Amino acid sequence: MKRKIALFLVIALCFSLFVGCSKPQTEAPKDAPKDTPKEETLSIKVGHGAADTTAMHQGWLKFKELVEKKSDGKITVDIFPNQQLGGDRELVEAVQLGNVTMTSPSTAPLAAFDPSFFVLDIPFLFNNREMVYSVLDGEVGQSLLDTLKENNIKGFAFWENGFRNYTNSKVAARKPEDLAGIKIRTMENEIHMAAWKLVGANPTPMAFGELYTALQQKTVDAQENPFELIYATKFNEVQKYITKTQHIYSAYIPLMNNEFYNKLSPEYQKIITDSIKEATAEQRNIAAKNDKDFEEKMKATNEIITLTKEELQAFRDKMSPVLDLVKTKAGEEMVDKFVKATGY
Ligand code: TK8
Repeated sequence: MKRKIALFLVIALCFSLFVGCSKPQTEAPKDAPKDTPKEETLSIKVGHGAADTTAMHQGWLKFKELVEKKSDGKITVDIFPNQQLGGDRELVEAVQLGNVTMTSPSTAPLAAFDPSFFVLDIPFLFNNREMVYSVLDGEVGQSLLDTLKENNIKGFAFWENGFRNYTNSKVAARKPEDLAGIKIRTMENEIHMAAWKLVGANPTPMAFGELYTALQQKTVDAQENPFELIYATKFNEVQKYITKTQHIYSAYIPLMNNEFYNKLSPEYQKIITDSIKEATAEQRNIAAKNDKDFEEKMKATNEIITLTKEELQAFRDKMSPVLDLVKTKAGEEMVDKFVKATGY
């Protein structure tokens, strides 16, 4: 009898040991960085420079919805639009310093941090959205995003700002000569300034947040942006003429501090990258729709000038010498990749 009880106890002990070893790990995986916080909660603070009526803001709202759902609320996202936390340049600095978790600057001011991005400032590089998406969502676009890591930035995707158009308060501009001497605000980007100088205009770099007042007070007479921002930021109220130049395709880069991203668990990294991916499709659809709808709306309030092929070519010819300057900044290799991919 004693033997039977002892045998039973040994079998029971072995069984409990076996069950104990096969249970899934609850604590952080061995290879996760030591100070990875236990997977309690994570709050993501997003700052951006556009109005809360824009596709950019809708993109972030979609991201918030997806992240909070996929993480069962363990990750929360707070969004601060309208330059509340600063303009593009300040927000990128704040992300690098860890004061803000994510932002989405235009690529033009981002080039000041990573000169490879000057490649997107080649005037008339892209002919249409299909070409934009196929190049930016492919290897060439990914190789550009990867360069951001050198600046401790994780770039996730290319969101749409759109094809930019020239607006001014003085003349129904159809040819470069019409812009002679007109004070134009450009983004804080040397290539943009050089391109408008070549056209004969008088460029002034300025943060987006200062633009409406500068137009209203006639500190500058002209600016250039996609139809969505011209309407959503009410530039069309202080600019009578809109010339459909479509001279640059402007993208936004949703980004995060790279070190911060690397410290997150693979589970959280996946939630964030998947959510950005899904939000990108929605953001682009809204941007494309707003671009069309707002152009239509402004026909009632503004003079919209659609240029002929020849007139567009005249702007292209004037601006094209800027390519050499882009090569010195972004590097021949990156420029060659984009020139080949777009057939520029
Ligand atoms: C918004 C800006 C804006 C850009 C500009 O923060 O500065 O003209 O088009 O979208 O990034």
